Amino acid sequence: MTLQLFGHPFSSYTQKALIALWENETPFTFRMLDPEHPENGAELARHSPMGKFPLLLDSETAVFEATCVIEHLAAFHPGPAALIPGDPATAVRVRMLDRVFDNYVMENMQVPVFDALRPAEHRDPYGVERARANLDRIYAWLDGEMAGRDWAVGDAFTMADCAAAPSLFYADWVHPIDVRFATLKAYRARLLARPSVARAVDGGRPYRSYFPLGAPDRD
Ligand SMILES: N[C@@H](CCC(=O)N[C@@H](CS)C(=O)NCC(=O)O)C(=O)O
Repeated sequence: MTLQLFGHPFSSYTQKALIALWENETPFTFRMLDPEHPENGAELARHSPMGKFPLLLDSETAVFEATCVIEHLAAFHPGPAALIPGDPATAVRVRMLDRVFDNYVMENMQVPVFDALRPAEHRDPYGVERARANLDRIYAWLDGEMAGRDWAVGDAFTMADCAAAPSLFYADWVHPIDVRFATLKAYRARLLARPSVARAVDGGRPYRSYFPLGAPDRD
């Protein structure tokens, strides 16, 4: 049975999984999560304990958490792009950078976004300020880390880049990467020029008006 991916084109973590699927031209059916497809939401709810997406269905096997979706694809549906490299030391670096982009970039990026969605009396300016400071800190680290590299761990595009693309894409909207981090800005631009990433960005384009902080007129 064809792989099925449940998600939404504007969702950053869905884009992470889509980029991995497109990098290897892996055949799959996209199960859109929106009010027009309630059956997809119902099926997601049966498999995803917190109702979070993306979710991959591979026959009877359900895999959630975007990183685990990519790990599953690499293990059971490998393609020409080794998104988890065979060399164990490089694979550890890929997994570490994947965590950096999810936990330090994406998590902090989401704080101001979710804050904007809260009722005014539940806003948390202190939490938002801390998240923005965290983004500045990780931008500085990544700017040094990416020096001399095309992709997150070297010459080859890996799972870490699948994580980097949506997290840096949205983080720069929420808290622009300062001009002094030219290496990181160039990496973000390189990611956006990658066909799989450009396709993910284009897929989300029709939904930009829903971005709670207002999508900037670029990218
Ligand atoms: N740690 C999860 C995060 C997934 C996540 O937060 N997905 C968002 C969409 S980008 C979601 O499911 N939002 C709906 C919800 O939380 O109910 C992963 O890596 O897949």
